[in-house]
Amino acid sequence: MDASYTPSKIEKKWQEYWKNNDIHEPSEDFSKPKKYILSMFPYPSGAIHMGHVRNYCISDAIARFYRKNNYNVLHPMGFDAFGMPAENAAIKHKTHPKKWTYSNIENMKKELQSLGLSFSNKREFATCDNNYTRWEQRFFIDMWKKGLIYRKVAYLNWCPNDKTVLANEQVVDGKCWRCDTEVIQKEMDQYYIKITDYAQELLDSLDTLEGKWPSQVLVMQKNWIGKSRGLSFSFKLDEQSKSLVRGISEIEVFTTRADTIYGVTYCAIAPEHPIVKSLLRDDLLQKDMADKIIKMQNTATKERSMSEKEGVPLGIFVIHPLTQELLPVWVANFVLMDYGSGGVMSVPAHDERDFLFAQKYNLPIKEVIIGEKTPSELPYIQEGKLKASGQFDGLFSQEARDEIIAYFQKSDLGKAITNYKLKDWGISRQRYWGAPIPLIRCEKCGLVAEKDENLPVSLPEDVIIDGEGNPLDKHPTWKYCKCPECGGDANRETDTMDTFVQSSWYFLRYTSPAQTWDKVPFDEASSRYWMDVDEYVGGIEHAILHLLYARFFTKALRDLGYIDSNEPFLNLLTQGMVLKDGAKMSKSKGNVVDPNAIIEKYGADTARLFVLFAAPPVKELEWNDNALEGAYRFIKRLWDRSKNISPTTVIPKIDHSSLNENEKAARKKIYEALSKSNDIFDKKQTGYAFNTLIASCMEALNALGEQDNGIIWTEGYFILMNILEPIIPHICWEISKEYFDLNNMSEIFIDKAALEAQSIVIPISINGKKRGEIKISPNTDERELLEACKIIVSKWLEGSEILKEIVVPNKIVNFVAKS
Ligand code: ANZ
Ligand code: ZN
Repeated sequence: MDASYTPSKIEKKWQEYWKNNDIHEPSEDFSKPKKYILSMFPYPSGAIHMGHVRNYCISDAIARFYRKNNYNVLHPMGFDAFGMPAENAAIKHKTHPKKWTYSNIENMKKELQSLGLSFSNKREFATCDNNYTRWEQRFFIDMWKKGLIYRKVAYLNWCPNDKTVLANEQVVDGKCWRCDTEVIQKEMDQYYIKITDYAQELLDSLDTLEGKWPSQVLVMQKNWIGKSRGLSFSFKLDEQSKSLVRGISEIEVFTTRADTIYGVTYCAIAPEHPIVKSLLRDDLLQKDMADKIIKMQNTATKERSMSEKEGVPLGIFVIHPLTQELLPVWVANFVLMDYGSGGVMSVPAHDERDFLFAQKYNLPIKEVIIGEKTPSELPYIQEGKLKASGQFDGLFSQEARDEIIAYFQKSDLGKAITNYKLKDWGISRQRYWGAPIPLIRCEKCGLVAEKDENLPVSLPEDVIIDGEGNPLDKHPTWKYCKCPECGGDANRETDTMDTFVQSSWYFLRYTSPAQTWDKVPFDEASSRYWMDVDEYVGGIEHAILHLLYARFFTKALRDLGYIDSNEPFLNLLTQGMVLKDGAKMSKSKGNVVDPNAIIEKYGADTARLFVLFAAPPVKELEWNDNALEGAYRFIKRLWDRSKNISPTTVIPKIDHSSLNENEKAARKKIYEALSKSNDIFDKKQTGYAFNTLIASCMEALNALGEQDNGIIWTEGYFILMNILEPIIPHICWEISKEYFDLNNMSEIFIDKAALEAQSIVIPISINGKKRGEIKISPNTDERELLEACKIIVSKWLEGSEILKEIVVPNKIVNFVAKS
């Protein structure tokens, strides 16, 4: 070992050693207990950032800990490699998306390796690899055949100039990012995954994650699924309106507040509602009104919800089902076509949006619910007692809802229904750099799945990517093919899949060894053994979509017979953001710290120690140069003091009682650190508080320096190397190799004697007479203390009944007994 600590010398060496000796590859012995530790895989943008470093240092520490404790550990890594940035780079820098992506992957792999992360190299893949696409296309076809994927009209951002579909992030202030043309909403047929079939199960099984996922994430998932129960009914159009709107005679609405039905003063429908389309088609609206509606239609729904409430009266009327009043029909920009039925019964007195809308357009406001305080301030959106509500007057909201719904059902006017906010998942993308949808369009046979033996349908390499249209559609030959059914001329589907599809099952693929790629998507025994993921570590930004889609895919693939897992991620740890100067580290803010520079200057161990020490994993981590320096100094001290160790292959046996005070104190600190390490993993609900473990190790190293017993140094280092290895592996392997038997590293047991602070002696008496004494550590648990005392004075207690037990903490124990 060198006299001075030079991380660049030892870190490379150990990284090579781990890799060349497959130290971190999982074993195929499925009789061993396992831990599947997963961190969210990165998008290969080109370089890793501090967020990645934090994410992977956390999962690595967990993985290394379990490995050391004789678990068979799977800790894989891969790349979420399809997606838009590669295409944008192609447009800007004239590189090929494939070349760009794979060269970024190479670079990031090097960077990850320089951190000494214990990933399984043999399980690695990128989701743009052909063999990954192959199985994804198989799943697509299975789901398509099962009816779990279907086609439906959707509104997409469309640039009329570039003739291309734009992703939301390519629309800047309603304009195309490239050419500044006003973006419109274009109706197009798209592929949808019927995730709504699983809405109830996705909701129900959140219960099994209670206490294992952050409660905040469970709430977000629940709200996103958004179950609500209510009444669905239809307003009939009056005769005159019916004659204007050809073929439509009623408007269906959904309400969760049937109790407010007597307060309805108008009906509002979405700009895309069939009635609106019919009126526009037949030119029955004034030009300015029609223009206003078309403008609403051309605004993406997300933007509509953020802009001011807007409306247009349609000049048609519906009949209130209970009062027979005539109510005007309005188009409103806040009514969504894809929720409920695209129509709302509007109750301005008791709904915020309806109230603002009624005020703006001078519509009547009718109060029908009264709260505790009268008069209530409108809108009064809470529940209360009904008034001006006919036969339902005087009922309270909940009861009124039940009765009104019952009345509607009995009279065949409407029915109770359950709605979910969750929408089917649109997966079509009109882009090149994605997994092709494996369907073929034949004039005779319709949409037909590609034959299994022809999978994967892979991307052509010679494409022109210039931001206009879909490159696959423009390719001169790629889409022309033969129909798998009739053999006639046919066209390939040119849509590719949303990248969220790839990240929905990558964790399943990791379970199977590389040699199975050709035969199966997942090896049965392997996936059964490794699933579920025991600890999933990643950013909170994925709390909704990614996790929901991954949960859905797991259930759908289960139902297709590929796996037998219900929930993919048993435990979830969402790490906090990395901040600098109080703001999230990001390129746009110009406050990024380059991990490579840190590793170069201080070494990977310092970088790892810093990110795990500066904050508990779930909390935000504020960058701090002083703390980084502090981490470096601790590691250097650890190196320098290791010369006090005497080489050994077994843990020295030490009689604690024979030690002097400083030696005892040092040993106590060491064992405290050890029990903290065990605690962190036993009680993982504490969120893997590595920071407190590290603090404890620092104290222990200081305490070791207060004494000069070589045996204590040796034992202390032996233990410290063990508990610090998951955090700062390079230096620990280096020191351990020099002084200890690496194979023996895991066998440490807690020496309870060392943990006792000091012992106190307290008297034990029976009926006030001293009959013995006990030597214990202060503040011993009362029950434990009493049991021990009873044994000590058992001969005095024999044959008598204990009436009372009196404990004066740390002073005396007295039994009141009757013989
Ligand atoms: C009348 C009413 C009165 C409503 C009241 C609320 C309060 P959740 O709970 O999210 O399911 N709604 C129904 N369909 C809609 C659509 N397509 N676009 C926009 N809003 C729609 O919301 C259900 C409520 O949202 C429904 O209950 C309806 O307004 C509105 F004092 O009906 B309510
Ligand atoms: Zn055909």
